[in-house]
Amino acid sequence: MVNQANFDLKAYLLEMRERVDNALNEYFPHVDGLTTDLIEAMRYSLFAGGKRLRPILCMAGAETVGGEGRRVLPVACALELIHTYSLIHDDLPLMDDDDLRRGKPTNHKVYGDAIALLAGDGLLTEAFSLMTSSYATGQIAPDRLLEAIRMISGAAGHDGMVGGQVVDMQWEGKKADLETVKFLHTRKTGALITASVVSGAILVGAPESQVRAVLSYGNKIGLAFQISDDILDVEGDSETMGKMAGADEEKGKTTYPSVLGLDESKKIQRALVQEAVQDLKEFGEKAEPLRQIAHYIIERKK
Ligand code: GRG
Repeated sequence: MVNQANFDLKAYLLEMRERVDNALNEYFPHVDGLTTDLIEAMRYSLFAGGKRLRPILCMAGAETVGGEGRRVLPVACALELIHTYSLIHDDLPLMDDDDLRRGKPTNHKVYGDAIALLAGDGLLTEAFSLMTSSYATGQIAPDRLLEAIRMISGAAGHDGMVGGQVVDMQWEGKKADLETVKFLHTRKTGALITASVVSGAILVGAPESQVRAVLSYGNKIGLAFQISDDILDVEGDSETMGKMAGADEEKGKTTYPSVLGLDESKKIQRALVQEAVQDLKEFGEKAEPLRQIAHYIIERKK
């Protein structure tokens, strides 16, 4: 039972991360055979030291509405697979052409462009297989599972992450306005973060009013997360972040600081976090992880 007064976010994140790592290891063991290279490329990025924020949000979303986090573990892990695929593809020479991710050489630097592309494809496809596996365990009501998968698909697809990525690429080197940067951020990064926390609530059977409250929270922290990523790119330390700082400016990316400046961007992210925390007031102590995660999102150093 979460207790507001002595809730320790660091310990919580560590425990949840371990839970996700163990489950991912179980779902994705090393395999000897003709596809070993592919499996190893998938595992390389999957176990490269990510924060596991999306799966943790999914489990915390379930717990906030009174459900059990473990019940949503397959979907939580599937969100990490989708996220990892997007990072592998984003780093490819034909997109951002990055050499470093999570402090390690990017997937294509180790396995080559073709295997990296296919490792991303494999992770994305496997995510959907993993999500549907919840049906067989009988832990999740089928209508709830379908609803969560529908929402996650939308968040990952053309009106979510993929669409945001396209706008991101097309606006490189151009001067964008606030509406454009918000459009791009809420899709490229925000959508999957929002879907993570909301899917957790949906899967454990939260009533519509609670799903709406969690959705409102998710929309705000999703945007705040990408603004903080923009700010970290300006102020962060490459070694701590495990990727090169200053890359956005170098590539002429559309970011909050480039459109509004650093001070205004920080003001907006703080306001978003405050509003997100307000969205959770009906949930009491059970929402303490989500409240503190909202603050963590803008205070993190990587
Ligand atoms: C290629 C379809 C496709 C989409 C790519 C998410 C994305 C869209 C690109 C990644 C580029 C990027 C650095 C976006 C900024 C926000 C972001 C997703 C940061 C990384 O997420 P974290 O901080 O990473 O949760 P870890 O490594 O902790 O998992």
